[in-house]
This record gives sequence, structure tokens and C-alpha cells, in this order.
Amino acid sequence: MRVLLINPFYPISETPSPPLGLAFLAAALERAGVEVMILDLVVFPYSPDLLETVLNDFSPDLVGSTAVTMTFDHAVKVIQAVKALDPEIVTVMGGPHVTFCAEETLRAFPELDAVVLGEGEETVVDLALTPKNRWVGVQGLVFRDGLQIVRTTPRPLVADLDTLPFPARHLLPLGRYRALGMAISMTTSRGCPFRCIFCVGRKMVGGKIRYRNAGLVADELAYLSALNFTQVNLADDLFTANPRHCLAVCDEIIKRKINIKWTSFARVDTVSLEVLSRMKEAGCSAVSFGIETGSPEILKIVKKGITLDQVIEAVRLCNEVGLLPHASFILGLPGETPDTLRQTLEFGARLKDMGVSYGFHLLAPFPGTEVREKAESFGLKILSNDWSEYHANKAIVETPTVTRAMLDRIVGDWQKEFDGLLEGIKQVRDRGDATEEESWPLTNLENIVLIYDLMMGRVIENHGVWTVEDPTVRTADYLGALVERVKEATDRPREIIARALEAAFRRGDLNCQRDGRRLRWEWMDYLSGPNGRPAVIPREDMVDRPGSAHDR
Ligand code: B12
Ligand code: SF4
Repeated sequence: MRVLLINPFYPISETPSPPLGLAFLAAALERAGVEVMILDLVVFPYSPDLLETVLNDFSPDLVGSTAVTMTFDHAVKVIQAVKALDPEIVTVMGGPHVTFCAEETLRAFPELDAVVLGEGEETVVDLALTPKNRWVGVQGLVFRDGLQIVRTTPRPLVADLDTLPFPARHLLPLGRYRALGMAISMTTSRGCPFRCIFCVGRKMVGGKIRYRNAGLVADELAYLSALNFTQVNLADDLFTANPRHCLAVCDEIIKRKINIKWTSFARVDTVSLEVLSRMKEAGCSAVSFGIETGSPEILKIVKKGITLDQVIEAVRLCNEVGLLPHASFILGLPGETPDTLRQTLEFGARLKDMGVSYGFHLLAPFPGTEVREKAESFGLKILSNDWSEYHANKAIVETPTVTRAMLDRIVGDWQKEFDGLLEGIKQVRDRGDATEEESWPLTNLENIVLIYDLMMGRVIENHGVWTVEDPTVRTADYLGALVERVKEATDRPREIIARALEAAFRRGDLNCQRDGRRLRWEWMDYLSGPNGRPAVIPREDMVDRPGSAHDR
């Protein structure tokens, strides 16, 4: 049995991290003896040819795609293409979008055979190992049976997270994420006891928090540190929910002297001086708080359960221990009026004065959220059911007194302010008056955008292969020639290309294979860590790899 898992495309502006859910599924499948491959279309450009090559080479019996609401359209297109290429392949979707609209998704897309609800590790294994005519016995599934759509009995959540194998990261193209400077994510717990009306987190992973053993968490973090990622994102819904767990994890990291920077999500009412200072000591650099609004009334309507005083106190504590507080707001929540928008903007400005970095999202009423299910009674008008618009950067709701245009204007102004900031840095840098640290936000962004465009345009693959005159010259000396070739192919500024490629080469993210006079530059797609092993990748990209022709 072979299973292909797909991560559908979403843009680099959403700061993607390697698809952790798929890595958990892949690990469970591998443990059950299933052969697995992951095709990550966030960092590899999708094309029908690529899909066909993968299907031909790997011959999967089952193809499963993940999706959040904004990536659903892409996921469906790939599933449709799979079915068109081979109708015998079983097609499945899972994740926080389809979990809450399984029947309607299956009705709308006949190319899809089944939807896995909620946590998928156990269900996907059962599904892969059970013949189609016995799927009715697989818990946590909605599937097509002729003209019928059948929902099986619910599957209980995984009771003990420590029984799950570590995510199969050796199957992920981690090298590409590292080259892009993205954080890698891991979890120390699942679940959230709160009931915010715009969130499906609790419905996906339950209201009772399940914790992983702190020793195992530290093992996994040490593994990520060995992979040379600069930053880890603890993707727990609420890392700080229980101070005992939080302190146990931090103590283990400190005891083992694991040296890596990490960030986490938190609520302002779950942090204390003791917890934050231990987090800082254990390598935490920033904490993200969902503040949502500057209006005390809206905080109540959305059942957030925090007060603005608690926000100020949490920020003060972060400042005291030297952690960067990040605050995220959602505009367009039920009860929003011009006055509450003003309160939010003023509160954001007040936080900024206290050293907080903050950002706005616009409400996207995802399937499964209370805010969508009771939109009418909340006085909320949902303006679009086009899932590709559910990226939270564009207004798709209105309240009786707040229009789409008002919401878009605020986010537009905020974006302009941010762009202005970057433009300011650019001017100072161009005059030669900025230190490296001062220009870092801009240079870092330029590097990311360039590397991403090179990856998605297959520029290195298409222009990084040539025959050299003198095979004894060091590889590093041919880097200049690569810069020129990329310059010619992309017409981007030479200094940006040189800076980005030199840094990538130094870090080992860009590699050069040499076979006599033949040079072939490539991104270091797959990393093998302490427990890693080579991954299965499309043959097209596989010629001569994996190798180690670094001669620096
Ligand atoms: C950490 C996190 C992030 C991180 C990292 C995201 C990443 N891609 O790794 C950051 C901050 C970057 C982020 C960004 C965004 N996020 Co986010 N994020 C989360 C959070 C807190 C945890 C996700 C996670 O890693 N869980 C752990 C893994 C193991 O779980 P999982 O991915 O859900 O996978 C399991 C199951 O879903 C299932 N499964 C998933 N896929 C498949 C596929 C198959 C075939 C099968 C069988 C099963 C299956 O099995 C997996 C194993 O159990 C969740 C909340 C939550 N609990 O779901 C929100 C959440 C997923 N994010 C959400 C959103 C909206 C976003 C953004 C769109 C933000 C925005 N612009 O508004 C972006 C989009 C990024 C993207 N495309 O994923 C929403 C999604 C809701 C929706 N319906 O779309 C959630 C649910 C929070 C919420 N608001 O309710 N996010
Ligand atoms: S927004 Fe945060 S606190 Fe609220 S339910 Fe979701 S995960 Fe829990």
C-alpha cells in the first residue's frame, strides 16, 4: 500500500511552515507499514506534469490532501487532477476546513472519495488498510457509497499523545523551508479549553488539553535544533494553558542546554512572571497573544474571556523579562461599529508604545465556527462563500454599521504604514547610513522573496547546470557564474542575488553536484538529521542525489 500526501499551494506571504499535520499522518502510516510520500506544493511549483511524474513513479493507491479554508480550492484542483489521471486512486481530504463541511464537499466534488474528520493519525491508517467496501467500520470518516454519503461513528481523540510516533520530517522538503528562513513547527500539547466564537481549534483538538511528556518534547526540539533551523514555532493552540506543563518543558530545555530560539501562542490570562521568565531562559524569543479587539463589549460577545487590563499586564510582564510580545487583532467581529474600530486602533497604538508588534486580520467566518453558524443572530452579514477569499486579509463580512470598504481601508492603511517603514529603511540603506541590524527587516524580506521566486520558477534547476573548463577549480568560485546566470534569467538586482545565493551556499541550503566537468546547482531539498534518512522524491529531481559534493 502506498499513500501520497499533498500540501496544497498557499503564498509565501502567509509565512508557511513545513506541514506538521501531514508529517504526523506520514509517521503513523509508516509505522503501520505503509509506504508514504509527501508532495509539498507550497515550496515546489505545481504543474500537471509534476503530478503525473509523481503518480507514475510512486504509484500511490491513496492520495490525501490537507486544506485550511483558503487553500481548499487548490487542494480540490489537485484531487480532481489525480482522479482524472487515474480513477482507481482513492482520494481523501482532511484538515480544519473539510472537517466541518464534509457532506457538502463530497456532494460538490465527485472526484473526492472520503473526508477524514478531526485528528487523522488513526483514521488514515485504518482507511489505508481497509477495503473500500468495509469503510463503514472506520471511525471518523465521511465517504461516498454510490449515490449515498455515509458518516461513520465519531473517533475519540488520541488519548495519549506520547503513543504517536514523531512526525516523519524526513519526508518533508525541510531544506527549502530552511533556505526561505521559515520557522519549523512542533507541538507539546493538543487542545484548548476556551470557546472563542471565531476559532475551530477547540473543535479540532478538543476542550481537554492533552500534554506530551516534557522529555519527549525536548528530544524533538533537540532534533530540530540539529537541523539548523533558526526558529521553532510551538504550534500548540495554547502553550501556556497549564503552568506546570509549560515550566516542565522549559526546565527540560534548560537542563539539556538545547540552543534554539522558539515562539509560542499564549493568552494574556495564562501568563505569569514565573512562566514568562522561564520561557525566556529556555530560548523563547516572542509570544503571540490573540487580543482580537480593543472593545471590552466585543471581547464579551466573542467569548474571549480576557480584559484589556490583563492585556496591559501581560505586555508589562513580557517587557520585564525581555520577551517580544506580538498582538493580533481581528476586525469585523460581531458588534463592530465605527466606534469599536477606533477603540481597537487606539488600543493597538497604545500597545505599540509599550513595544508590542501587532497586526490586523479581517474576520473570516470559517465553517465550524460559532460566528458562521449563528452569523444572523450576531448581526453579521457574510458576503462571500468563495473559499479562496477566506485568507483574512480582505473583508468578507459586514456589520450593520461597518462596511466592507471601511474594514479594507483600515487594513490597507496599516499595510501602507508597513510598506512606508520598509521604504524608509531602504532609503537609509541606499545612503549607506544603516547598520546591518537596521537594514535586516528589508534585506531579509528581499532574500526570502528572491529565493522563493527562484524555487517556484525552477530557476536554479533550469539555469544552474553547465560544463566547466577546469574541473580543479573550487565550487565556491563558480558561485559568481551562477549569480550571473540567475541575473540573466530573472533580471533582478545583482547585489540581491549575490547576497541571497552566497548566504544560502554558506548555510548549506544551496548545493553543487560535480561530476567531472559537469556542475549542477540545486536546493538542498531534504535534510537528514540525527535520526533522519533520505526521502523519496520525484525521479525528475533525483538525478545524482543525494550526494555530498561540497568542496568548500
Ligand atoms: C500553528 C498554526 C498556524 C501556524 C503554522 C501553520 C502551518 N501550516 O503549519 C501559522 C501561524 C503559520 C498559521 C497560519 C495560518 N493559519 Co493557522 N493554525 C495553527 C494551529 C494553532 C495549529 C496547527 C497545527 O499545526 N496543528 C497540529 C497538526 C498536527 O494538526 P493539523 O495540521 O490540523 O493536522 C491534523 C488534522 O487536521 C488531520 N489532517 C490534516 N490534514 C489532513 C489530510 C488528510 C488526508 C487526513 C487524512 C487528515 C488530515 O490530521 C492531522 C493529524 O492529526 C491551528 C489550530 C488547530 N488546532 O487546528 C490554526 C489554524 C489551522 N489556522 C488557521 C488559519 C485560518 C490560518 C491562516 C489562514 C491565518 C490567516 N491568514 O488567517 C494561516 C494559513 C496557513 C496554512 N495554510 O496552514 C485556522 C484554519 C481554519 C480554517 N478553516 O481555515 C486554524 C484552525 C485556527 C482557527 N482560526 O480556527 N497557523
Ligand atoms: S482563539 Fe485561542 S483561546 Fe480561543 S478557542 Fe481558539 S485556541 Fe483557544
